Amino acid sequence: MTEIIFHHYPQSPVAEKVRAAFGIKKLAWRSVEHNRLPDRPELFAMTAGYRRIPVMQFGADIYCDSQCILRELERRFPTPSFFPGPGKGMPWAVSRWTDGPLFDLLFRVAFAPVMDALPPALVTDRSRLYLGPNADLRKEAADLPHVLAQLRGHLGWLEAQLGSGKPYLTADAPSVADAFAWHIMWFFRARYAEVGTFMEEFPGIAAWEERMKAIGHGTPSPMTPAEALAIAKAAESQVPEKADPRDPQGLKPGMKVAIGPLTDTGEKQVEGIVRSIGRETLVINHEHALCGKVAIHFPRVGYRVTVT
Ligand SMILES: N[C@@H](CCC(=O)N[C@@H](CS)C(=O)NCC(=O)O)C(=O)O
Repeated sequence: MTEIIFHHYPQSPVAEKVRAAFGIKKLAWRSVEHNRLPDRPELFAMTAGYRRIPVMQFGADIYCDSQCILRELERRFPTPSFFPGPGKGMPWAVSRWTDGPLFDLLFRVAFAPVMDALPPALVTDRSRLYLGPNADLRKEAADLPHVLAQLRGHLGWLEAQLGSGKPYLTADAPSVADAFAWHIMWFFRARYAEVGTFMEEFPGIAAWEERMKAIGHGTPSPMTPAEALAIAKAAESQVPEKADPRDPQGLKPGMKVAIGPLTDTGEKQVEGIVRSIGRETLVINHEHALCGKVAIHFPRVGYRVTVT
């Protein structure tokens, strides 16, 4: 089977979510590290400019966004399942909480108090991306007590869930919901100076974090961006063209579309030709001299698709 190629950088919490998921499934994967600032020409060639990290690649199939990545991992490697508990829907709904309101709080906690110590280019870039065109991190720093009060309430829910007698969030085995919550705690522990004191009232979370840490990241081995490009160039997408008569937007294979975030983050729209349409995923064709023809996979939830 084609190798898992994972494009990321070590400090990325969303990449950490997927690295933990590799650990849950005990997978071997190739690790392609990129710059922390958006200077990633090889990756942008393959993703048509989608600027976020992480991205996963199987040959000429490129998976953007951790939603798409995790869904594809479950499809290709069903055992052990990401869903050891009852039902396969609720964990995805949980991800809209961890990746939405919780991540927003964490961004403020991680960046605002230390903004003067961070590289200015990083502060400017991430503030625009996460707080919008009117971002004011200094104002966020002054508002930190409020942000922490919000975060404390949210973490209380996590503590209450972990107090239900199970070692993990949904079952006796780790699920994808654990990876969702883990990347938040990993980010918080790494980036907030007062985290030790703050977390004293959450012993259930602390014990669960130790179990999550022990799961590890599977087995990574390094690969260069040039090697990843060569693999894409030599491969063909494994995804057949597929229509969806129920698609509410009336998308059809062959249409030219642009895909972008729901809010104004300043990110470039990704353009391509529709290849496969589904309720959860949209796949577009893209071609670039560096990687040849590739198929880029996007989640539907959280992205706006516009016919151009
Ligand atoms: N919805 C995306 C969010 C990814 C995301 O925001 N990643 C951060 C890194 S943790 C990022 O790309 N930041 C800007 C950058 O690295 O250029 C996903 O789930 O993959």
